[in-house]
Amino acid sequence: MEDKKILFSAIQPSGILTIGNYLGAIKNFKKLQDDYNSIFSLADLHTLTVRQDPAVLRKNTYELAALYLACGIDVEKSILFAQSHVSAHAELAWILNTFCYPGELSRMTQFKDKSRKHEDNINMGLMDYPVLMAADILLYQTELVPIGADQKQHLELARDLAIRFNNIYGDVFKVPEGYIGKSAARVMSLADPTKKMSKSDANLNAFISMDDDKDTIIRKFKRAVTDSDNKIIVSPEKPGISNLLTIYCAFTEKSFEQAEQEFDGKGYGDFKIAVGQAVADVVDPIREEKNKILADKAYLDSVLNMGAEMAERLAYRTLSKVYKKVGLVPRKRV
Ligand code: ATP
Ligand code: LTN
Repeated sequence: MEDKKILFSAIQPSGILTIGNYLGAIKNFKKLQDDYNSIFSLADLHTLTVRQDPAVLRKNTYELAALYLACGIDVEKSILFAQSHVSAHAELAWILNTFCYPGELSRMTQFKDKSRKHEDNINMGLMDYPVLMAADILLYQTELVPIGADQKQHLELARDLAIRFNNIYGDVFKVPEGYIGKSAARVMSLADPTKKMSKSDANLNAFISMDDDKDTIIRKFKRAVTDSDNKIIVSPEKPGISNLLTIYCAFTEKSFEQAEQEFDGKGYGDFKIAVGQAVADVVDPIREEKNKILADKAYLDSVLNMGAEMAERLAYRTLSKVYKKVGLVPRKRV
């Protein structure tokens, strides 16, 4: 790898991605991979914090790998791998657990939200989710972590754990910085614009998935909750229209001013169709490419295998250092 700074990010294969995941995460990954040594992961171990159907999880994992590639992640430049293929992630999480306190984890917004959503299964993994995420990041001496705004709190914990460990054992971990894209870091639900758009929302009309076709996309935008007057402007009093404008601008690379001018005097009906059209123009070719890639499982397996080998080499460098620092006797192969 060239001498560039290291970037790490991951997405959970917990369902078909939404345009929120695309705008908040993958779109930025593609841009950043030229300037950083980039490592992208499928956070499959993280998905187990919520009960998964095994066959569906396997399918979603391949879907996500193919989507990364269809969105322009280039495996000649970047590493793409499944988290569970590199056991160092779980191993470092164990060590970091001994430096993290329950109070830090129980006050995490995502833990509270997910505990409410999954009252019947508030397991230790759900609470420990941010520690595994810290291990993901710290294993690679990562300097930059592109994430959506909802993951800021988790990144803060990764930084705290790195600093806490370094204060005792010397400079073992790089302290990572977050990168939150300027536009569309928080795409909101189409059914309730005060909530973030989420792929696991039970209401299918609340999100646009990267698998939706043009007709479905336009139909969902037509139903999107908007506000009572007819002005198409960005304003805190108009969360529904502001969200649609954010989506429109992110997909067309236009500024809010340009978009507001374009729709000045137009009605919500025309506006919603234009948003749907703009989204479909980007999503349609990505979906087609993803399905093409998905048809070749052997190719996907080879990509993931190569990625795991490269990631493993880097990860074990950090893990061995950590094991040594805390006093574990290294295995002597005889
Ligand atoms: P789930 O619904 O299963 O909890 P999720 O849709 O929140 O998942 P993740 O896999 O947890 O998605 O997140 C992948 C990436 O997408 C993260 O960087 C996250 O910050 C980003 N992201 C998720 N939802 C949004 C959103 N609504 N707007 C912008 N970015 C988002
Ligand atoms: N929790 C993240 C996914 C994730 C991640 C990471 C992101 C797992 N490990 C490491 C950045 C770095 C989410 O987006 N929900």
